[in-house]
Amino acid sequence: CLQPKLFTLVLVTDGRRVLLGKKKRGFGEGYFNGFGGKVEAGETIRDAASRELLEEAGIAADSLTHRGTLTFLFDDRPQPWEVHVFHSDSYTGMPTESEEMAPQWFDYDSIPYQQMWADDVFWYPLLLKGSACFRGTFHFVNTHTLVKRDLSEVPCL
Ligand code: 6U4
Ligand code: NA
Ligand code: NA
Repeated sequence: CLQPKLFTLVLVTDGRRVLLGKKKRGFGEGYFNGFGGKVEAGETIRDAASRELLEEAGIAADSLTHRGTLTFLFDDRPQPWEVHVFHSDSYTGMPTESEEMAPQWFDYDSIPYQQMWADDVFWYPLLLKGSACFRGTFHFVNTHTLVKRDLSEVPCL
């Protein structure tokens, strides 16, 4: 079985709102999501998370906390994806649109789950409610349809 491909995903909050970006190109185009991407050779997962946040939203996280590990299995892609989810409740700079993402703030009770990946409605509440860490596995068919899920809280790393 293939080694998973590593990705990062960063959610920035300000106490009542979460910063998401509408993805302008590539995988997940049209969806709102946190900021992140592929982990490159020679960088740590955490460094990749900081780099992608800066590239895609124009801001630097003051402190990134690792909160979750999500595995995505696809019937139409051979390789599983392992997405490392980080949270930051403070940042430096001004959220700025990039080639890839258009940043926008959402109140916790107005998160646009209908325009997001189908797994997000299940794990965002765990991230936003406090300090719990979580692990999940989600099976997709035809890239976008969620057919099976498993999610649990786990001790933080
Ligand atoms: P390029 O275009 O090569 O620079 P890169 O930014 O490295 O791409 P990208 O944007 O394709 O990578 O990475 C996918 C992003 O989508 C990562 O942040 C992980 C995230 N992601 C993938 N599946 C997801 C899912 N089911 N739910 C979710 N985020 C997901 O919330
Ligand atoms: Na990306
Ligand atoms: Na990117």
